[in-house]
Amino acid sequence: MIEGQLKELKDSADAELAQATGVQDVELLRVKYLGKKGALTDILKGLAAVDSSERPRIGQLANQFKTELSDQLTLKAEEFAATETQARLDRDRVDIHLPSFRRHTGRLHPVQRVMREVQEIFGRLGFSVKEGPDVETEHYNFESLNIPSDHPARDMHDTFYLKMGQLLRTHTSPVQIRTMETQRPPIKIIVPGNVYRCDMDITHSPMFHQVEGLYVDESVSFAQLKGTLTYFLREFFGHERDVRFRPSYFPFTEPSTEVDVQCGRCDGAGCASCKYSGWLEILGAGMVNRKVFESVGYDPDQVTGFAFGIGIERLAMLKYKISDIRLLYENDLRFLSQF
Ligand code: FA5
Repeated sequence: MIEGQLKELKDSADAELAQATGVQDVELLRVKYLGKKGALTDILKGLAAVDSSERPRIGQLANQFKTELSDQLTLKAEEFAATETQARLDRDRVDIHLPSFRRHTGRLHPVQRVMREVQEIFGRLGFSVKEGPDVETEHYNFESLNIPSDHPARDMHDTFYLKMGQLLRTHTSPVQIRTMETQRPPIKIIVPGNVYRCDMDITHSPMFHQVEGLYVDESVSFAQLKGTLTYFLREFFGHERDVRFRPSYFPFTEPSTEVDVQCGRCDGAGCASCKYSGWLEILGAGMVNRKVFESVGYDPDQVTGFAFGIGIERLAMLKYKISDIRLLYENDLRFLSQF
């Protein structure tokens, strides 16, 4: 009788296994047929009533049924697991041929790039970096630099005045004074910074950047000034670009000079960017005026020095062939992403 039950159990297990659709179904069948409270256990409860001579054979049949069904279930579960894994892999596959999202990475503004390069070049010559305030007093911006209030040079500066005798500095030169007031020579500094003038056209911006330079020691000469600036210009523009030194005037330097660089857009032929002159002025410079040394308590018979102030936007215009200074401050990504 048990033999018949085992046979029926096998048939029904086979039939149900054929209907299974996944690992979970298979595990339910394992519990149903081979579990502690499963169908096989139920049948084996009747073993006690079987004749003792028959019992070993029936026991063997039951064991065989158990092993065979267990193997079948394991095999089927593995098949389902493999199919499910494959299906998941197919579903989650990354199509490496699909174009990815374009990432916009930031980059340095051309003015910042030039600023860094200028500092790097002067760093090689032993100049260290100093900074000063954007909001200045008339004293530091003008008077201490030998520009009294009735001096015509004040008009050239197109100053933004604030309240209580304060103003937005029109150049980085006040930091020369601030440094000399607190330090004794030798002094060898550059001063990068923002400066402000009420001025705007193709080569003038109301806010722009300068790098001031100051070298003071016992016998600094004009030849050293020229050598320093020539070295800088060659490093920055290369040897091919034409450069010229012109005599000029600044109340705080004597003698004074201005430096022009051949226009990069027209190669000196003349265009709107250089106002048809073929040149763009980039800096003012000169030997520190004795009166400036006196105003900071230095003895002008003991020390000499040179100073310069470079327009950073002008350098960027020349280097990158930018036609209008205002392009640098319009924040147009089509323009900025070229650098
Ligand atoms: C001065 O500002 C002097 N302080 C420079 C100096 C320093 C002379 C030390 C002697 C000793 P100037 O006003 O020329 O000089 O300006 C210097 C440079 O700044 C100019 O050559 C030009 O390149 C740049 N610059 C002047 N005004 C503007 C402006 N509105 N926009 C952009 N760049 C300007």
